[in-house]
Amino acid sequence: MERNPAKGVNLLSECIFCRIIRREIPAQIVYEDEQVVAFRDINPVAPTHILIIPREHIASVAEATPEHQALLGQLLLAAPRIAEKIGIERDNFRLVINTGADAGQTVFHIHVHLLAGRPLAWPPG
Ligand code: D5M
Repeated sequence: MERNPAKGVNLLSECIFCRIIRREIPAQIVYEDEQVVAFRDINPVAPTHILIIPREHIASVAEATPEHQALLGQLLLAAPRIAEKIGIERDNFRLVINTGADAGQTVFHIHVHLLAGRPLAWPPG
């Protein structure tokens, strides 16, 4: 993987989320399985704000390929399981995937934001 200035740093060795998976930097991990890791967002925008990521480095949804289909599904299916595990309602949350800088993506390793614990406005800003 190479550095792509348009997409930020995405060298595997430097990707902050790959480093969390490798336990090289600390994170409050709340769930993990063979394919998926979830941890608390460092800058929460809701009382519950979890990031659900694949262990495999994929920069964004735009970079995903058909071979990632099952893995992308696993990210979504992890959400109610995580909700149950951390003791929040398993059917009352929002999932968000920012894709691209204009949509607010700042970390180029696919992540699903799981937001809960307050009323959430629509549309998002
Ligand atoms: O979301 C990227 C999110 O990643 C943003 O909400 C902050 C969060 N973040 C960044 N660094 C860390 C660490 N080290 N731990 C936990 N959370 C982190 P985006 O959709 O790309 O804007």
